Amino acid sequence: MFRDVLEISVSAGRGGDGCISFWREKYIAKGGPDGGDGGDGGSILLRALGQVDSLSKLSKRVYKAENGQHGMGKGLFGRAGKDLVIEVPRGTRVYDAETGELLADLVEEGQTFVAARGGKGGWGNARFVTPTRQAPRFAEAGEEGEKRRLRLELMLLADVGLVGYPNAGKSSLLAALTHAQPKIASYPFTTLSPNLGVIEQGLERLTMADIPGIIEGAAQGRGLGLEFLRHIARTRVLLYVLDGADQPVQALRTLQAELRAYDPALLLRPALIALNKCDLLTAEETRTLEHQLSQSGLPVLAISTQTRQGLPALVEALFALAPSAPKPTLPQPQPRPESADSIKVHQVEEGVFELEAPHLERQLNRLKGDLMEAAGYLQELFKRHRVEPALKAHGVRAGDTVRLGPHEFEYIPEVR
Ligand SMILES: Nc1nc2c(ncn2[C@@H]2O[C@H](COP(=O)(O)OP(=O)(O)OP(=O)(O)O)[C@@H](O)[C@H]2O)c(=O)[nH]1
Ligand SMILES: [Mg+2]
Repeated sequence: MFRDVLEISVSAGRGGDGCISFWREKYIAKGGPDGGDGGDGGSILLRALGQVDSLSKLSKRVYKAENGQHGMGKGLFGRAGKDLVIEVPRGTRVYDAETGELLADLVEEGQTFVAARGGKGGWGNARFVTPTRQAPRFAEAGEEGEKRRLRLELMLLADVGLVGYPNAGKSSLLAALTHAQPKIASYPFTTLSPNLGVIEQGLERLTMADIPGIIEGAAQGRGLGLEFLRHIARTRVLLYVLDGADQPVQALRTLQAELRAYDPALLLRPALIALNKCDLLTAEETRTLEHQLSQSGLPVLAISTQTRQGLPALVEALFALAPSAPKPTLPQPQPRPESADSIKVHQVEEGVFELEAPHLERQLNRLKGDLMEAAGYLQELFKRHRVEPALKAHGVRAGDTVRLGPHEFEYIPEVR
């Protein structure tokens, strides 16, 4: 089945917990802390592979990467969870399904995007040893893996896009010029989903996309057009295919109006006109139509997919035009600033302050074991994240209450 839009859920693996353990051996009363770190959780990656004209190969809707293993005693680290690589066709655009934000545009072969980052493994208690803390009875739990819903949209990466009314002969043309074998029939809307083919000339290749026919009102959603107009957004050259025996001049006008309504930039793209089914016209009629159509400013080539008249000239014209045509530009994902490790302070009431510091809160929530003992470590954390200067700037005084998420602390100024 053809599919060019798809929603999937991805959830990366959780990091393994750090271990709280002490070295034990017969006759040795108290060994040092030897709890190992948890392994990182596996991430979920999307990788662009191959020119496939559908997302239908993605059989699953939910993807989950492996969790990291917990740390163990004797300083043994947990194994990291395996990354999960999801292969998508080149031309896949990745959106956050909730916010609609464009996250990635996977165009190059092998291009990879980290869709959900695995959680970091927690530190084992051996890591928390300091000169003044020889036997920490606390460690860090693993971090949750990222989870998100993604919307994948495939936009075919073809050099030439065929645009025409239903029944104009687009699929016949694709079949005549490439090895593709699209369905061809004498009724409109034979093609229900895009077909891709490759035109070869010596060592050179051009990819050509045949999409369902476009009718008046397509840009507003009539027929099948709107859904598939997206696929010509990336083609370098547009090839209008007109049925010479069915009011081609009027057809061109309508097609251009629909493209303009969908995206005016499409009309600026290099384009050619193939006046098809010339076998049904007299030479005189062909000449007249060619003349009328050339008023549009576009080159006109009279062809017949049936007799193959004009096909070599058309191929030549496409090879002359496409390679030098600029690659259409699409909106690109905005690089996101690394989530700033900012700390915000809000005064809730007299003597009560609230910290807004998600990164710090997350780190705090991950502590496990003897939390009283972890207090010293907390102080180090607060210092590292420059909490004190932020609090001071808001006029906090000794004895005031400081909240961070569900936790509450009493502020005691650092003694210098
Ligand atoms: N006489 C003649 N008939 C043609 C020519 N090219 C295509 N046809 C016929 O026109 C009909 C439609 O051809 P298709 O290639 O299916 O047309 P299409 O544009 O892909 O149509 P949709 O998929 O419905 O949009 C078929 O019956 C073809 O045999 C031609 O050059 N001469
Ligand atoms: Mg067709």
